[in-house]
Amino acid sequence: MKKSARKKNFWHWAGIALAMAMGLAIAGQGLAQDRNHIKKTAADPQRPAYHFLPVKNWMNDPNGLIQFNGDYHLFYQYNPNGASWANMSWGHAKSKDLVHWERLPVALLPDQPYDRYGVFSGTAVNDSGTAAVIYTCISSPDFRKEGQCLAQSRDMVRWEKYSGNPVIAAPPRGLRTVGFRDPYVWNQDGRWNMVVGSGIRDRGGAILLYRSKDLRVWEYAGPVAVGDIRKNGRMWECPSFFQLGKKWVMIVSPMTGRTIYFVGDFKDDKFSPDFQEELDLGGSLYAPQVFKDDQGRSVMFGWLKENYWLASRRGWQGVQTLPRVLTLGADNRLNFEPAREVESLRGKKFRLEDIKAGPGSGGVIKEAKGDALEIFAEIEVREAAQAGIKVRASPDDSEQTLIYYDRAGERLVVDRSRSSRDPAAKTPMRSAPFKLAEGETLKLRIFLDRSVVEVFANSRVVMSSRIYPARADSLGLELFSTSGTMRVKSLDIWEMTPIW
Ligand code: DQQ
Repeated sequence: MKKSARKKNFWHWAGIALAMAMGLAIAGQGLAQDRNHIKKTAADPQRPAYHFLPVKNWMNDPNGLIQFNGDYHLFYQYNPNGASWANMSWGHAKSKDLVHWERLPVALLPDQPYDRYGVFSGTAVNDSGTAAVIYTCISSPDFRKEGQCLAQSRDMVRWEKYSGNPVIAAPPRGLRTVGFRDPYVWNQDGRWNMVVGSGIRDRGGAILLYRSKDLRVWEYAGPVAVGDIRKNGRMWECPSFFQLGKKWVMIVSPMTGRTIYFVGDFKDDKFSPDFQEELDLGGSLYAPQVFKDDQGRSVMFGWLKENYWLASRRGWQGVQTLPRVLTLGADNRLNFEPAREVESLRGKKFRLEDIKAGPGSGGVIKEAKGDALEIFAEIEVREAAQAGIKVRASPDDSEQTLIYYDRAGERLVVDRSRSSRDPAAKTPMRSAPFKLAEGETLKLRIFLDRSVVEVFANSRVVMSSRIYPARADSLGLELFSTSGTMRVKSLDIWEMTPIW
């Protein structure tokens, strides 16, 4: 080798070594900062212990849910620089079991002219062994220029944005749309289908359908569904559209803080819903996404928003739900169960059987308490007007959260009105339609995780709420009923194992 070539070679390798050393130093610094942050936040009584959330900063919608080469991947809307909504990027984590997560480097940053104002929500698919994500790319500072973009990866860590982005530059011409975002993509009979959340001016929310052979060239196939502006909002965000048995389910988030779903038929590019229903009336869930895993389960994650004014000061905001498995009940309504993997978090167990509890008697559970618990209660409601359980109660009851069945009102109630004496907590009472059949017992499955409460009632209704008790001793549990005695057939309580 000539001397000049040797010299060039030396500087080449020296440059690479220096860059690697600097990279390691920066990453090391990042890790040390993360460790410090974890230490600081471990003492934060609002920070969940067994739900997914990033080390720090802002998180909202789950994105790109997929099982790829055996691992579950969860991407999410993330602000790498702060605890408020901004700089939308895709954070990333993976898991073997949907429950224990490994946090990975940020997958997509807003770093291209076509997405510099935001890498918004989208989905992931397996394109013959290559992972592909399709997301909304925002190219104007008012977030109004919304296109759909493609990125690919072989190892799920290094992501390459497609050079021909955006693959869809703008909403279809001739349609007076309100918004154009959150592509949901699936493969059917060898063709790619995409639905995009939108709205048609003065008419209501709309879901637009596209088709493609290669994820790059897309053809518009018309609106697959159009809502009614008076009933379900002017624009629909974050659609999930999938088959369950013989039916199709469409879940949308209509920008009103609610999330609704429709069950119906999908034929000739048109979705005809049989009915509309609220997905989760707990007051905290928004922008959920559903994906099919290798076991054929339809699994959902959703963003649990904060209901706390001062949340950004803690250095983090936003939590994901536990993984929920969706099935269709006999009446074609959605049924919900936490994925069975969640049971792997169960630790120390406490069980009671056959307890009669009436107003003011026999209810206090002295043997168990806590803020990271799973509770399963099977209750014969009998003469009680309201029957359920009080959680996160302080010894003097000044803080308490009630979860109960309201027999006359035929509702499931999560009463957060006294959950916290901190005025920054905005947690009104919530309730959802729910009726027990003649002779049916109430089966309440409750997950408490610091500021998270997820309640499943007889697998038919689910309510996700956030609560922010201010007292360190708001940990008590009590069986709760009014105007009559109920019988608790069994009560199981598990301490849940932290995942972080
Ligand atoms: N969040 C994303 C959008 C989506 C909204 C932006 C829903 O893509 O419409 O962070 O929460």
